Amino acid sequence: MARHHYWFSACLVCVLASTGSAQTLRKAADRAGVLIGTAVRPSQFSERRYASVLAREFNMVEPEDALKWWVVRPDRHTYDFRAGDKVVRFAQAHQMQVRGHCLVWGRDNPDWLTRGHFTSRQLSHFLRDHISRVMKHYGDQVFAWDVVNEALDENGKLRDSIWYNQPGIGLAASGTAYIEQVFRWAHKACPGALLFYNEAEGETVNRKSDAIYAMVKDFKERGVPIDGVGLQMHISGNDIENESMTASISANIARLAALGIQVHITEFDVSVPVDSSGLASRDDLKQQADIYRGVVRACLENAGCTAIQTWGFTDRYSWIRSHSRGTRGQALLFDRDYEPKAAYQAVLSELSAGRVLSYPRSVHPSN
Ligand code: 9MR
Repeated sequence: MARHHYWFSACLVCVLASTGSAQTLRKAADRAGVLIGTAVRPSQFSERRYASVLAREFNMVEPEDALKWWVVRPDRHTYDFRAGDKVVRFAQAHQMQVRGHCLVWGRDNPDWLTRGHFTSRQLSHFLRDHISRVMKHYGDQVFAWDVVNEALDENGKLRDSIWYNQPGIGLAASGTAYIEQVFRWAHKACPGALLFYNEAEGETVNRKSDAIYAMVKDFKERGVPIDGVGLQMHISGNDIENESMTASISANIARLAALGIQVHITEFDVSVPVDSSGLASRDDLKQQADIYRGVVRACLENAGCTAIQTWGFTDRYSWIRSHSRGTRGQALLFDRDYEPKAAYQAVLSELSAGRVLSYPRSVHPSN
């Protein structure tokens, strides 16, 4: 049979993994070749329904708080890994990947650190030691880390913080140099781990995401070890224009991936207004499902987007209600009784449809 070569100048749309409908997020995600994760609180593992839905539906977990400084470092001399270890044990028992969160954050640090009046030299020592001890404790049990979390303000300027300039680790006058430094320390501590910069409100193309893009581009050009950007994706579900938002998210993911890095959606939730008993309207929950669908699709249409993670999975436990003083909630895929919501069905059907990838270059069948 003659051997033909077909050359296409336009994109070829290739639908992968689109056969059959999987019954869980996890099975559908495995087929689509993407990780589906959730933030977890180890104190809930003893709750039977929490543990069984978690193990059934997700192939990745991330400790919501258990690896933050305020948990791991109760005092200057102590490293407490008990809560983090519980997450890793749960993941191993259920064949799940673990994302680590987070090594460097200007907020929610323990008082001994923030009120200790330490010098830049001391802070630099603490931070390097922290990164090294925590990453080495977990080794290859944690495949990816949010090395730096939320270092930029909404205009894309570096936020004031104990690590940057108050007093900072000694690189206060040099812009992103302190971020570069901690990525280098992290790579040295654990060369096999994927290193992420994680940020809020930089999901669409805007001033903050422009600054993230510029920083990562500069890092890649100069060989600074960075492997990915985490887009948190905390969305207020009733005041947005869904189609233009998801188009902008997709464009942002595409430009980041074009730098040769991975994108993870790291803290996805879609909060909606709730009444005094914590319940949302049907219309808002329907719109919420559409937003979940759009964001999952934006990830799946970009090969560089390799993980989708929600910030918790049941409306029983979420940071949103207390944060919004009871005015918002119901932000996740399962309701308070672990029943799947419309948002769950939307995510499941998108994952079941699989990845739709555009190949910009030529393709030639082998016969
Ligand atoms: O959901 C987290 C909540 O339980 C903690 O009290 C809080 C402070 O550590 O952090 C919340 O998680 C945040 C995450 O670590 C970084 N991005 C924003 C998240 C919501 O505030």
